[in-house]
Amino acid sequence: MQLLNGTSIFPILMTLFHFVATSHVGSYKVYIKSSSQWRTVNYTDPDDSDIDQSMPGIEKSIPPLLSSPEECARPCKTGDPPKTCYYQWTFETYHTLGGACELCTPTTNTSLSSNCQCILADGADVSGIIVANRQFPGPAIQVCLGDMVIVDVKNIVPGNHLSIHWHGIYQKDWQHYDGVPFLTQCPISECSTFRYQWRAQNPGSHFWHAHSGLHKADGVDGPIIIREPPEFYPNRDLFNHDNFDNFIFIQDWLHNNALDHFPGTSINSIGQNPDNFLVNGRGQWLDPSNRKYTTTPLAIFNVKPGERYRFRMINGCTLLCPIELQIENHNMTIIAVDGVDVRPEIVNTITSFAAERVDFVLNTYELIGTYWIQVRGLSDNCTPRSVQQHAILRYEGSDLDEPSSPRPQFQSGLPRGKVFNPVNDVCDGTTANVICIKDLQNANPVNDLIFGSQPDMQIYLPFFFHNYERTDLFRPNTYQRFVDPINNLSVAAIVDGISNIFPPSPPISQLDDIPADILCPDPNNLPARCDGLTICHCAHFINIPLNSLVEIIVADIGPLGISHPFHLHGYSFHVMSTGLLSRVNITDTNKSTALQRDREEYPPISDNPPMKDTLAVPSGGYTIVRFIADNPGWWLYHCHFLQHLFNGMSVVFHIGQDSDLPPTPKNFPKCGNFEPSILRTNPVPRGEL
Ligand SMILES: [Cu+2]
Repeated sequence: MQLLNGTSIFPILMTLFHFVATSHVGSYKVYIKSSSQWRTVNYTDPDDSDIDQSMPGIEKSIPPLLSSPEECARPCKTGDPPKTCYYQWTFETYHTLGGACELCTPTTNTSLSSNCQCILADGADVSGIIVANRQFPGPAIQVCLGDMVIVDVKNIVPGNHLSIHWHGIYQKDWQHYDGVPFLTQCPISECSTFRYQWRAQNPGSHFWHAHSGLHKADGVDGPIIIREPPEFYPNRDLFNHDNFDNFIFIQDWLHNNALDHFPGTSINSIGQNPDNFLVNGRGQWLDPSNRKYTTTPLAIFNVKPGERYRFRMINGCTLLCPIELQIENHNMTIIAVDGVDVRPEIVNTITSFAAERVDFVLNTYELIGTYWIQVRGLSDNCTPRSVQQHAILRYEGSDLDEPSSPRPQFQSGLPRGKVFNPVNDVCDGTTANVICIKDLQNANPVNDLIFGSQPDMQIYLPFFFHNYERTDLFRPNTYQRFVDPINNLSVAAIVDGISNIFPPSPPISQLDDIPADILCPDPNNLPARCDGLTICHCAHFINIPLNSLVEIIVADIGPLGISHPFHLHGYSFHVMSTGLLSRVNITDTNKSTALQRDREEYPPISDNPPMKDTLAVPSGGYTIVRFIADNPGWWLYHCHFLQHLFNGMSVVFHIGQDSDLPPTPKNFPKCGNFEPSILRTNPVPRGEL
């Protein structure tokens, strides 16, 4: 294993946050990448005398010591104290092209806050979207490593509960704020406010999104960017700009509501396909009826010539299409994936699946001009319909608003060149000009424990879709969960023999309130209520001892089709391999030798595997990942396609014991079944008790 830099950054971090005491002394944990270990950092709160209390866009007065979103989006400097960053978001149903658009037109990339309440999107008139603070995408969280993040989420969406997940944030010591309804909290009911608070413990490009219902597909998401002082970046010499608006937040966009797609109709199903993509909430739409584009503004990235810019691409999609990104006449140097630094790789195309993030450097060494950025949807779900979007890269000094070259078409678009993360390709050397995630080199040394010959715990998760017989699904007095992905097909997702459901109460705070027949920790010992059923819908909780080395093998054992991106909460895992089951046949009985046989079939390029929190399983293939289970909690592991998540394609890793977790916060909301004894008379009037 090669060491890029053998120096521990812990002493530097101690220096970073060790400054003259002014008031309160505290501590928090950060993840030290160079040792793959958690460390406690002691700090003292800053004197609050220099904090600006006039914070635009904030309704309520803010207690002292809180910093506004604008104050927190700052260059991170060694020696600066952490801030406590306060955000107040009101979620409501909203629509595009509304009355606000007669007052103002959004003029900059959506970022920290906006004074303009107009949402244009791609020019289509869409009602029923859900937004925070009338921004789309939602407000960005941009902070420095070590900051506290406080977000008050106020839900005024009629008839809907909400919860917000902070994708990529480890939440060690803050497990009650991971935002998974019925796992780490009760969802936020209408008219309520829930205060999320967590420490920015791991740097990188992340994002937040709804984990409740289908709300994410209706617009509930936004960027999270956690920066470090520049000297901590292993690839710091490659870029000299890390601007607050240089994120490329890509969403798939529906011209109707997500519920129109779920569970779908038996005939004429509109499936799980987007109508369009948006870049930073912007885009145009090619109306197939008249072959004309809408005239809404495209996202524009302004740069100066001769510079090196860090860009942060965040795939905020929810539906089935992977996307590819190209920039006309420019290559991209990948420097981080899912927030973790990798050794640089120069590519021409970045492919990504729902929830993946890729940081890259763009050198503005071309002729002063204006260039196209193209975002294309891939797979059978987007390619036949040519779903794509454009954005613009404009050099300072260019007098062109739009590039002079023709707009790249879907079929004859920008050249692909070298492709990063190709769909369903396992990079065995037979395809030229590709680089897979498993081939990336971690920029930091990897903890040797990861390479242990036998993991402490191996979890084999074969998955497929069960196709219901009509007579089974519509058996009288049964109500099995299903989705109709295409015409005349009703399915349930099965992972290791179980279609996962969520209990009525979150186990993190109300484990004793969960009915026993909901749970199924062992697929070979299912609850009695599943006797005689074709499939069992139950809460698939897998117990993992704290600090064990865990190896997960996820295997797509269904018919060939799409590639599913699996996301792990609370962790990044090491990508040990991806492969095809037709080449390495992994089963429950031979799984213990899976990695060894994989290595024989696919000799590894990387001896320093990258870390990710979201990884796509090739169709008909598998992924092998490892992590050290040092973060106790109830962590969801699931396909990030929204409909698959709600169709059971998930499991829960219960790591450690309740005694390893912080106490449940005071007045933490409760939820669950209300099933008292059945009354045989009217309730006794209070006065007669
Ligand atoms: Cu899936």
